[in-house]
Amino acid sequence: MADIDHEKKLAALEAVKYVKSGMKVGLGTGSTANLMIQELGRQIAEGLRITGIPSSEKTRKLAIDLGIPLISLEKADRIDLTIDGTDEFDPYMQLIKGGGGALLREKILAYNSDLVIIIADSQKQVKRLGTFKLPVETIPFATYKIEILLNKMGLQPKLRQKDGEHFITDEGNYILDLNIKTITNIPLLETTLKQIPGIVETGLFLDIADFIIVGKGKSTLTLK
Ligand code: ABF
Repeated sequence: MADIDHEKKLAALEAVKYVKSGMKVGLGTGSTANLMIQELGRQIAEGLRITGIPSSEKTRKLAIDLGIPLISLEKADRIDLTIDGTDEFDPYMQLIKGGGGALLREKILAYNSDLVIIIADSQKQVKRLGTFKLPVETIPFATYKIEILLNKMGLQPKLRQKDGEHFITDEGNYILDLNIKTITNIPLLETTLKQIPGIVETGLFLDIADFIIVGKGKSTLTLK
């Protein structure tokens, strides 16, 4: 197994140690989260009793295939613990997420969770957010106008494509990927973007992660 894949696996296994029978667990999206979900499936076969709330249709399908009992968000009074991946994290535990296009539901699950654990390989660690383009979810009706505005702001928006079509999120929205390399005030960017009508959510996860478990070589590091 390549180093990065091994680091993802180590982080996933370490995070699952926080899962106890009786918990409602928010299930993240992406290859690292998939490794965590596979481990949950294995432990459920050995008697672990949890209920999952998936952050995407992709994750829902995987969880069903693995025999993980699921409930919808509205049926879960509270989520005890959400475990999810990330595209980048900085020294202040701020994240860029959404490379997989699931940022909206991921942020909703995290917001409704008592504890949020992020799992990552060491390549996700950055000194400063922005190497990864920032995904922003927009409603189709407004996207063209938002693109013009964001271009004027110097954010170089690119409408995400998949198989030659516009990428469509689970909520039926579009994703614009932004270049935020020139941005110095990230919290102000988040506030500014969220005030633009038609922008549903951004992939900035600020002050959301409680722990970040990083696979590093043959072990893990937990940032708190
Ligand atoms: C997901 O984890 C997304 O927010 C992010 O894009 C992804 C990272 O993907 P991977 O774990 O495959 O590197 O939650």
